[in-house]
Amino acid sequence: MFVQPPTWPEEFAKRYRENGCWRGETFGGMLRERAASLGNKTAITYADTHISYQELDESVSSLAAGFHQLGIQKGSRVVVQLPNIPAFFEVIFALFRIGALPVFSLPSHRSSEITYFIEFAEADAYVIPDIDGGFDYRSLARQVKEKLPSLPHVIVAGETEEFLGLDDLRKDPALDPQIHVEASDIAFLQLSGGSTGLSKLIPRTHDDYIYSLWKSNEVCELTQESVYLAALPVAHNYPLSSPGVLGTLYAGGRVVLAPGSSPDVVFPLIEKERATITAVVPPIALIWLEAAPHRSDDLSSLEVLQVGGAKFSAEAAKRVKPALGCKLQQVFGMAEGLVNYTRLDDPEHIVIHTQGRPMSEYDEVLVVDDEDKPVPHEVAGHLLTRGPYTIRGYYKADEQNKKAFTPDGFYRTGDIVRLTKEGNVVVEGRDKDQINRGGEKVAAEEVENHLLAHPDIHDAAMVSMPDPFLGERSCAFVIAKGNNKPAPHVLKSFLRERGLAAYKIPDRIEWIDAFPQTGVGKVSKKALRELAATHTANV
Ligand code: AMP
Ligand code: DBH
Repeated sequence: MFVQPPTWPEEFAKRYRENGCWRGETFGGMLRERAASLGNKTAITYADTHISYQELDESVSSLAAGFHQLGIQKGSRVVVQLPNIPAFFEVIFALFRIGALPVFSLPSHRSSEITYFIEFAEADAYVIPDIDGGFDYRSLARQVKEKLPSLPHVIVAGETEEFLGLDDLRKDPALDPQIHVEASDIAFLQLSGGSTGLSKLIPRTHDDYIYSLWKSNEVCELTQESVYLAALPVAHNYPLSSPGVLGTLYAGGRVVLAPGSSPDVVFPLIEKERATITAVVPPIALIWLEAAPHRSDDLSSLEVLQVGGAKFSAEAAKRVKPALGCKLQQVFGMAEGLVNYTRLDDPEHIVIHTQGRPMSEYDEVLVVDDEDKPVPHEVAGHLLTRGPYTIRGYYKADEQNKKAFTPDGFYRTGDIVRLTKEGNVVVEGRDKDQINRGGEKVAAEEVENHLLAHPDIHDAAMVSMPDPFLGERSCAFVIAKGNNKPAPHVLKSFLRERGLAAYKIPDRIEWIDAFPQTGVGKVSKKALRELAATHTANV
């Protein structure tokens, strides 16, 4: 059953409509309109395949018919785990069109995450590629089916083996069931980085997400001439929507799907496809900065390199223009909503030293102390926000919502920021129990719970340790039950066997006799972070 999550109070919804933020458009309708007005213009380029808006719209109608005949209904949830391939777009737009909700999982997720998403979202289907990046997703699906035999459908884009093929679902586009979908309906469930245990599911409406797309397009100056190169996994909120691949389609531009983010893959593709904008996380930006002087690819078409997902150091930021010949845009966003951008005409010091400012004039941003009292400019505090594209509550999370949102609907981002005099945001830290591993978010508690399942572990606490490349890596401290203290690599394989995504496996695991404690007797993660940092400095 689809449980309606908390949404905007009517007075806010009315205001956002009257102010023209929410246009009453749906994703299904938007694609149909682009197909009608742009026809043969290329929407998506993937290797040597070019898919026009018209063709995309037709395959979406044909798959909408197929999903519907399979019993996927309005409000059904479908876990979608697809890499940067055209099927990603066909599937999600087909689901949008029949009012079913994609649950966006990442290609790096494994059985632990996937079974949780399917169970928690009560999904009717799970969509995968056959093989990607050398990994066979059908074997993952088998593990998932073993744990969840009642999962109705596994659908494979590619070689199906015993599963259902996406191609088998393609019907005559004329059979598109023409389901009525409201712009105020939830369009999909995006994943939170997670801080208290497992990822929470983020319900985004057509209205609010489409607003975030066209507003991003305004700020990033996307037009029909824009060519967005997708180097990050497109299911992630940042390359999906800031303005990302969906913003590009909204603008009528062209999406180029890259199969990876290394300079060997991306630089020749920028040259070949004349890409104008692309988005990366800081560690990838560092690799590109290192590689550029040694290569001869023509990157002259690239106008903007977006860097976000984790803090980009000012030293690295300074090098973007000289090394790559394009503008840098810093992006500080979250799947829950609020996105900040430096503007393309901002002076250099702002682009280098800040994470930009909210994209919408209707974003409300507060920086507060521990008692929720606003702090002055230039003083660091907790960032709270609400606005026309920031959710008012997670999906099926009544208890957690009481903590994650203030009574008047502000989302507690868990980020520590300061606001400059000009109104730009500088990210200073975090008060959520999360490790940001170069843009990949790891909830400490989730990993700790997996460690606690090991028979030799009495207690576990995971913290970040500084890293020059990723910004942060993870270090888990563990206390033994008895005398048995398996080597770290044994514990890492234990976690891998439990089906945990690779980026969540602690970079380091250390046995410790007892945890340092705070004044009130809680585990002091601050002291553990200091310990991890000293150890890092010593190696
Ligand atoms: P997620 O929960 O996965 O959507 O990640 C959102 C979080 O990523 C934010 O709340 C920040 O903690 C972090 N983040 C995103 N962009 C940046 C950035 N440019 N600088 C620092 N932190 C960032
Ligand atoms: O890290 C993020 O989640 C993120 C970063 C930049 C994001 O969701 C976004 C832009 O929209």
